[in-house]
Amino acid sequence: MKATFMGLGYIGLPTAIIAAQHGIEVTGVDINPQVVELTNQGIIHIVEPGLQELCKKVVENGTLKASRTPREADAYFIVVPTPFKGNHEPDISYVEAATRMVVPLLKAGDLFVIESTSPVGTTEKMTHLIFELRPDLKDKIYIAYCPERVLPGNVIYELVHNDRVIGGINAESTEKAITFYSRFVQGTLHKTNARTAEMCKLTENSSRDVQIAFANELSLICDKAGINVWELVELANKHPRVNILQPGCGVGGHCIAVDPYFITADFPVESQIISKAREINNYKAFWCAEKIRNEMLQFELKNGRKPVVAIMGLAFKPDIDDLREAPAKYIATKVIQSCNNADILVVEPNVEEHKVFKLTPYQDAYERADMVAFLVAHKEFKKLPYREDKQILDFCGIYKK
Ligand code: SAJ
Repeated sequence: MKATFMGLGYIGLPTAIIAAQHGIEVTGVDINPQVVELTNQGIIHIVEPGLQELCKKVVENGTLKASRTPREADAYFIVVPTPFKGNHEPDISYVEAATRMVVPLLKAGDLFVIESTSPVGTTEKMTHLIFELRPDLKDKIYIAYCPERVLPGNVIYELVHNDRVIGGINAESTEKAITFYSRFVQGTLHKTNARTAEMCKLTENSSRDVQIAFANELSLICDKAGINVWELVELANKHPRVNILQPGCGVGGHCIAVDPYFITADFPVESQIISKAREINNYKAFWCAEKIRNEMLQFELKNGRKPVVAIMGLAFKPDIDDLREAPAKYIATKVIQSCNNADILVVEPNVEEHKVFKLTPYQDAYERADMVAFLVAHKEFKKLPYREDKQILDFCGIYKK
């Protein structure tokens, strides 16, 4: 069984490695020559616990080879990014480019799967493109959409154990895709059609964005009402059927903060809550920056000097080193820009150094600061003793005070 994976990123690379580990002869394709070079040396270019050892093993035994161009196979997987353009319009040009690269290699009986998070209808569009370029393949190949659900940092376990949704353009395609994924997925493989599978992925992440927006809205209300939102959420969640998520400093990453736009762009009239949730989560980061700046002004008025401020955390979520689309980074920048030479100490324990921010070790910053703004609930911060002599702005529930 041979498979070609188009895209060796956060999802493509681990999936290619796990497929190779289960006896499939895999060609991994990436446009980045360094990624191809490193992978062929058995070195992974992403941070993912346990993946390096697996990569070395499958490269050494020859079941995984990386290349700039696709190789003939029995199954082809499109796992390239689907960013959005400036006005939040989905951009499926990478999916289309990868599809065009494999079309000449397709033969009757092959399986073609899109895994990239995509607007509803993308699999149908690629199906039309394939049959337009290769009319000889019409109804002779199997085409499906199969989204992933893995959580960065736990990818190896979740790739194997999570349930997956398999959406074929017809029943035979769904079955064919199930046969492939059954080789390494122990979770249940749920059958549906391509459009439903595409919408399912967007629904999962949009539902989470809406839930987080509810928690963030509560935090704004509680700030005004003089209520401790952490205590409120904890008490409300004692109800057997209530599960309110945690307020934060905003929603980051390139999944939850992006995928809802794939729905609102195509269904602008119908997706009211989904679009408002995006606004609320984006506004939360702005609100946190304003809050810090106002507290700094109050401190100066009261003490006749500017406070030393510690900005605790830059990553987009706790205990990772990924700063892409991080609301904390946005907040740190806004505070520094408006502080007119106050002493701002920026802390990120998961990153050695940063090209923009001068980083301070978290214990030093906590010791030296008059005011401490916790933006990301990194585990290191939870060990810091609560200090009554410092002004603590807890945006992510470090102390739940
Ligand atoms: N966040 C909160 N409060 C919470 C939970 C999260 O403010 O209670 C924030 C986080 O700080 C972060 C953002 O939301 O900034 C996203 O965090 P996340 O925990 O959702 O993590 P992701 O984006 O890495 O993973 C999500 C997951 N989707 C769901 O949980 C429905 C993952 O399963 C997906 O595979 C991934 O998106 C993806 O690739 O789509």
